[in-house]
Amino acid sequence: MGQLIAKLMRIFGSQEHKVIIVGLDNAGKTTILYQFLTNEAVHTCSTIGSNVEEIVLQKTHFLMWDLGGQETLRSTWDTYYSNAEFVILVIDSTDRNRLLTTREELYKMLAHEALRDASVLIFANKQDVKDSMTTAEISQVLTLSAIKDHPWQIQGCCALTGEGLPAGLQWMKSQATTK
Ligand code: G3D
Ligand code: MG
Repeated sequence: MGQLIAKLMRIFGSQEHKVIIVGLDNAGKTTILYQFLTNEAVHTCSTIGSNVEEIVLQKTHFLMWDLGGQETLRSTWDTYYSNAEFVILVIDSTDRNRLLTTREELYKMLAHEALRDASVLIFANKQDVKDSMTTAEISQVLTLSAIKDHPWQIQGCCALTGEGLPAGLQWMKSQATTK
């Protein structure tokens, strides 16, 4: 019965894919979530706990959890991991000093059992800022090419204008259909 319902839901395209949005505080996670939802920049406050919204792209439903990124909140990320099919890692491309901290958080997540089958989309955000790091630089520091056990994609973007976000979502949609 459960299987039948799951099959029907897939046919009618209403299967929901759980997504967690992670990254250090100030990376632009909340701005990205609300840009997905409203197609405009909204004023954000520092996230304490989480925001959750449903985003629908051509019949594919994503339930997106935007998690607080401050150091004290990062230890709670793993409580959101179960059943997550996607991780969106948001990077502030102007924040050279903390890219190694992001790297540490990324590899900790990838090693987590609950995320074994998760696909990872990395948004190199704030590409509008002069002298921000390019996706190539970020890929190199994060040694993305060494990640063989998770599908991953890096995408430059600007959450304020939304540039680059649709391409990231399309990649997620293409991954969702292969799951
Ligand atoms: P977080 O949820 O990851 O902590 P927020 O980050 O979404 O709250 O964004 C943190 C700050 O970065 C916000 O500025 C927001 O406007 C800004 N920001 C987000 N995305 C971009 C971007 O693509 N380009 C630029 N230039 N700024 C961005 P404030 O000033 O409100 O703190
Ligand atoms: Mg936030």
